[in-house]
Amino acid sequence: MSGEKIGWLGRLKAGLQRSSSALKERVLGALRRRRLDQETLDELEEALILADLGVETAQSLVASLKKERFGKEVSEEEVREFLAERMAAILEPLAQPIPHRERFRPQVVLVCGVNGTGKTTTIGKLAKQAKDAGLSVVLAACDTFRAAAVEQLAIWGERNGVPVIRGKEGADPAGLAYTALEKARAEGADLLLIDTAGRLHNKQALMAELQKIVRVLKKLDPEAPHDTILVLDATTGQNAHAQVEIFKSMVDVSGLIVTKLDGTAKGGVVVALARRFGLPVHAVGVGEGIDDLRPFEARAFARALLGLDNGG
Ligand SMILES: Nc1nc2c(ncn2[C@@H]2O[C@H](COP(=O)(O)OP(=O)(O)O)[C@@H](O)[C@H]2O)c(=O)[nH]1
Ligand SMILES: [Mg+2]
Repeated sequence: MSGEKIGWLGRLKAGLQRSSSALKERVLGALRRRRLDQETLDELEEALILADLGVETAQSLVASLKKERFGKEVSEEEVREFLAERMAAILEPLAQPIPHRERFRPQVVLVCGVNGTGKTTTIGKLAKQAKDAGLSVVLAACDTFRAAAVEQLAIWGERNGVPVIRGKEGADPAGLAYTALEKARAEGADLLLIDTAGRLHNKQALMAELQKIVRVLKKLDPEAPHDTILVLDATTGQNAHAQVEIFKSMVDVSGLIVTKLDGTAKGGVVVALARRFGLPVHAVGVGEGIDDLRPFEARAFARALLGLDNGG
């Protein structure tokens, strides 16, 4: 196993510690009796719901456990292994990095989400990864509502040595997106990452704004945006479901990035989201630093969530 791999797993495990220790203790609590009876299964289901896996996912996991092991002697370790494998199976097909679409120049990635979920930070991290991969990147600061938001993206641009297209405070976000795509195209850039506002308290205005951005991009490239990524903050737990619903009703969400998996007890929400929406999980945020965006690895994630070792 390479140093990089251990680094990522260690980080993920440390990040998910709160989620996993909460879940582990509840599973332990549910398995005081060794024979798998209905009462134990009910307690287990409750433990999974409390770990933000959601009712449907919890029921389905417990049902499959019941089917295979009901009435049998089970160890706590065995149950955690079983649950981890089932969760990994749910997550596996959705663990997909943002596709690199070479035929688009630039590939246009629209990043949306509620304020504070980590959009701007995630764009900064993505820009670093794209640059490291040898791609030329342009950022568009389309959260024009606050000067501070534009400034924040500009700092990430400087840090990465990539241009940031910005307008005046209060500039029209769609107009700016248009200009950014024109410029990125003129420069022959590989990737354009568009930062947006996420003021959910004015849902109609936000919807109009995002839809206008999409509309004007299509004037230059009918297929743009090629990816529409919704950024979700794991610490919001079940509220993330409502956010997916809302943004899906506004734009054509093509994938998710889940942030702040470091230090939350709500990591289980990723499994619930995967099962309910079936959207790819492109990456996970495990810290505020530039290197703290990691590919989403289903099996490692599921095992870390259940406090299991990732070796083997
Ligand atoms: N701990 C942690 N903090 C994060 C992560 N991603 C973003 N943040 C922090 O969350 C806050 C809001 O992020 P920001 O990118 O400004 O969110 P935006 O409003 O959606 O653009 C900032 O303080 C970020 O440093 C993450 O993965 N882990
Ligand atoms: Mg922002």
